[in-house]
Amino acid sequence: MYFSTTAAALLAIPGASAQLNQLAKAAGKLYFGSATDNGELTDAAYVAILEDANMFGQITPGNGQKWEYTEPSQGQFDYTSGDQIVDFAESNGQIVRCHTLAWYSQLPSWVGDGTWTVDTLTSVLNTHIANEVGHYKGQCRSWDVVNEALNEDGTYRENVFYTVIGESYIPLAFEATAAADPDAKLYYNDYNIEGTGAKQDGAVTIINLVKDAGAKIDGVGMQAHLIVGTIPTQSDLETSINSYLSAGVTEVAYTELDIRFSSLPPDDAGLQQQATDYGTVTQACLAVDACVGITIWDYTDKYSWIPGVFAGSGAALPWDENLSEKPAYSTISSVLAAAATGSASNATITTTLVTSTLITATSVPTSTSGS
Ligand code: 9MR
Repeated sequence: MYFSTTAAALLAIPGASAQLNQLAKAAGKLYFGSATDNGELTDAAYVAILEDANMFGQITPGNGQKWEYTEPSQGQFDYTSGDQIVDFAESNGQIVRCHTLAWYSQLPSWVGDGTWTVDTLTSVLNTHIANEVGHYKGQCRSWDVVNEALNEDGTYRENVFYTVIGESYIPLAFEATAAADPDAKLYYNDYNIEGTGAKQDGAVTIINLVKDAGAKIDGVGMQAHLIVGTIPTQSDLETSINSYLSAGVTEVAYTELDIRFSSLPPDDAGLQQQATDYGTVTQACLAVDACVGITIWDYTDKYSWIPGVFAGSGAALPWDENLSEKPAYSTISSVLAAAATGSASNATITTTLVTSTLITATSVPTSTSGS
């Protein structure tokens, strides 16, 4: 981490409140970002925080660029939802991570339930990618080209692409994306690949598969849908990142970070543990230069996907349902601020550090209420 005059100037102003993207950039990262979704953009209070590029320097469309919306029937392309998010980000000067192309889920039934040969499904995949990536050419800093292709044991998931085409659908998707937008960074993106183990090994295998086929792969996206108190150690997080870099990608990112409670509501100790866990992930990204940034999977519990999928779980994000900052926000902020001034880039995160850094470095949010 390098010393940043921007951070120093901000932190020298009494009462000045540096925000997450400012701090991330001052700490040498490209961005701190958030996912969002179309329905949320009518919520003025929500938008007021999301559109602030000092807070979020990067946006991911949570749904709008997925196949079910962009090619709901064969050859009928519709970019209305995706465009709304991309245009929003561009108008605010925010980087866009585009998401996602070859994925088994949110795939229209004409693809998932179609009758295909290798040639016809290859053509469908190539056509979809050429059209969508071509539509967004120049607007996506990166594309999540292939999403969630692995089972938990590191073997390939039996989706329609794998069943019909075989593993070569993966390099094929990367080749098609590179052809349509040569400047976009091309990512493999998955969950449960943040720590070490069989699935992380599977992600390394995918990097090798793509490279051996002569195709370009730039990055690995670690979604990081985590559970409070059970996250990998900082050491394991870094080991995993370094395994991807050793296999030949040039960057990694935390692409969908949220850290949920398995039972609700959280108590104060739980919120502190969540803060510590957010700090650990932030610290891992700071520790490796090739980690370009962190994206949280929306910023407020108000719009988190978790309760709808994991009944009884939630409160996973750094802002609560009332858009108030939780302890997790304070810890992310203080860890980034410490790295920006070069004073604690490899320190273990403790609540002591959080409190002391906050008081001197950033404004202290008084609200620590969870949902
Ligand atoms: O946040 C998305 C949610 O609104 C959708 O209902 C869901 C459907 O699968 O997808 C969510 O986003 C997913 C992302 O695209 C890929 N990784 C897992 C995310 C959470 O399910």
